[in-house]
Amino acid sequence: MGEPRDCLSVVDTSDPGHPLYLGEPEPATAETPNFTEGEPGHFGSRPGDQFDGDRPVILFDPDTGRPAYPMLRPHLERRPPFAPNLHSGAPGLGETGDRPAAPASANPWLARPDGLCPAAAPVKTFNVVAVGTSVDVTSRKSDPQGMLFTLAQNKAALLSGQLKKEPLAIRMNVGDCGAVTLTSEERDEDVFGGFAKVEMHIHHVQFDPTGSDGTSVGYSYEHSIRPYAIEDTTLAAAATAGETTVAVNRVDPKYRPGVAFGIGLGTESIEEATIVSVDPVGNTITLDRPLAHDHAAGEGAGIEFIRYRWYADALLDNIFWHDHVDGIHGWGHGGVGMLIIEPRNSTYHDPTTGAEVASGTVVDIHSHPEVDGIQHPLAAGLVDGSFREMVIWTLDDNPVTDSTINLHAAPFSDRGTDPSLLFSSYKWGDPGTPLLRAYPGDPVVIRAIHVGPTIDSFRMDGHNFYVEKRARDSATGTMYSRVTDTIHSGVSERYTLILDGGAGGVNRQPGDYLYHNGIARRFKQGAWGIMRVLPKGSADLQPLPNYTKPAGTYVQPAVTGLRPPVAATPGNPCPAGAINKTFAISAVDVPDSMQGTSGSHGTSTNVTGAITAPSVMTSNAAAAKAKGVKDPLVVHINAGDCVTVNFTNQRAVDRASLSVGELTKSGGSSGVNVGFDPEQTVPPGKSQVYKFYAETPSIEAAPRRCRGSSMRSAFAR
Ligand SMILES: [Cu+2]
Repeated sequence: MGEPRDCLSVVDTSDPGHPLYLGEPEPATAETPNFTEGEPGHFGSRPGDQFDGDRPVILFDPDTGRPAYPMLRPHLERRPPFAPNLHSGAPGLGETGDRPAAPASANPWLARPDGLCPAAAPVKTFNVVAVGTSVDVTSRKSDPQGMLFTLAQNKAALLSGQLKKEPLAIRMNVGDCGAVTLTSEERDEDVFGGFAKVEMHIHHVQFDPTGSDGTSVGYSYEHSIRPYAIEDTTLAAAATAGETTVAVNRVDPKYRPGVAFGIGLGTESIEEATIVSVDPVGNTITLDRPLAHDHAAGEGAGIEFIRYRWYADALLDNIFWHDHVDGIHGWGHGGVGMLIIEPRNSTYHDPTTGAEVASGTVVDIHSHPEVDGIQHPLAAGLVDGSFREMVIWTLDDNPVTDSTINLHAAPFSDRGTDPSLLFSSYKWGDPGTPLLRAYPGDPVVIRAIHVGPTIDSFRMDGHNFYVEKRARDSATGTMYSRVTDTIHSGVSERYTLILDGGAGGVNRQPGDYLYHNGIARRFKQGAWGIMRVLPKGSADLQPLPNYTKPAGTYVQPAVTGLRPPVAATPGNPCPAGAINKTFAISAVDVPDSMQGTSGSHGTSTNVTGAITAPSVMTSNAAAAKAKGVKDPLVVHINAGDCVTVNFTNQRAVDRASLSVGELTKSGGSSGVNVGFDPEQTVPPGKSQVYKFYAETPSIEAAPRRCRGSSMRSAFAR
């Protein structure tokens, strides 16, 4: 209803006393050179349209009673109308199926066998607000134009910095129905183009594309909203639950009978009603239903809200959603999110307190048996019950660092000139990127999504995961999947990574483990973090259900600003009876004539391709130091072998270490001074023993890399 062809947000279908439902009057002219003219002489029409004067007749599906799609016609330079039924997320399908029809009711959304969510589906509500806020990307620099989605209930804590400023991760269980409201507190001056509008474009779940796609595409309804503080009004007086009239600071011309009106915009108690009448003298609006909540004077009230509706019909794992108004310029500032579909009957908990949480990136997922007695595990044989979950966006295009993990980064350039101490928390403290803590053997699931213009990678040191986590022979338990410690992903590609053996790997080794974006420049820009596997129990880390805390009390080491303490032992990852193979390997310097001009740490070859700081068999060290080295060292071992490396640093000045991917090892053989792990690098003239175990032949080739300075070689099998 409303005024024809000048309305902002509603369609005029009013036609008193006439049996037809009519669309808006067509425009008088073609308006643009290529304007559609499906029926001759009717500008803006589609082929087959019927007309009553200058207004197209709205047609209906005789079986379902739904308007034939598309119901709307071009309305140039105007915003699409909001969806009917209070900006419903499922205007075509109906929000819920199989609700009983009310006799004498014309409610077209009742009695829908194909409504979006089954009538019995539990409904989870997410009142989301898009906020403009400064984000502390590194310990030194912030992005003043950050844009984050947050749950309204957490908005104050997020803006005050009490909650970490990260993109929003929310969860539903298989079978849940998601009821989302979105409002915006963006700032026009922060966004590219100077005109803030936002939406949530979802993937994978079931939804009605005309109302919940999160893109105002084609003839769909409006899916995006403007900041309510810019476009709308505020409550002039407090309103109490049960009241049907609210006072506003001014009545806007867009407030008309029949228009959907939101009260408490940007708050957890947001609610919607239809305007019955407007009093322009008293500045009051009368609604078609009593308020469900109390509202304070000054709260936002108006039309700038949108509702989406999602149904999680299957175990969809992690799902990328993002602003689609300007995703390209927005993602680097934080305008992305994740929806994770957890196994049926899961609950989500703060790992520190055990309290249930509504959102978050480091969360414990507690599994509960189904009422029907059937277990629906995350991945049978790998995670059959509760688990620890870490949400990772490898998020690029950030204005501060380009590369981040969840909008945070610890650039190498902020962490001194000694490459052997880059990742050491003794020296620098923990990075600002997500820190997952777990006890040895806890099931750990990483929900990773890549958001960037390049193909990036994500690697977890000291752990492996299966590329296909559900490719398991239920009779034999055999996994028909490659095992690896690195994934490669393009924009919006998602992975659910289940650490084989859980926290600490198959040998459940405590210690700090490095995770990072494997693209060299992104790693240097700071896209890395730590998983901390605690050797002893901690009061601020709850055990998972059916797991117990390790004995003793964990005390986190202090940041000393110094080198890590010396490792007591290389650890022993090998089972009894494994064949041991011993290698003597040395790090050497090659002659000056073979050194190139590139010298930054992290590179292992010079510009001519020669190897500047190789590792070689110790028996060949003298020759390598005299004549240089053409090829990286390759060492062959068999699956099931235990490997002992007597490593000697024969370099003149630089420290060196040996870091091997994918092979099983303890923190005493990681080869990386990460977090609060003990010293893993070797000064010139000294030696260290590293021990590894080749658990499975599907590792195939394990890259070896020096993290103390710069060298590269490989173990292969
Ligand atoms: Cu997308």
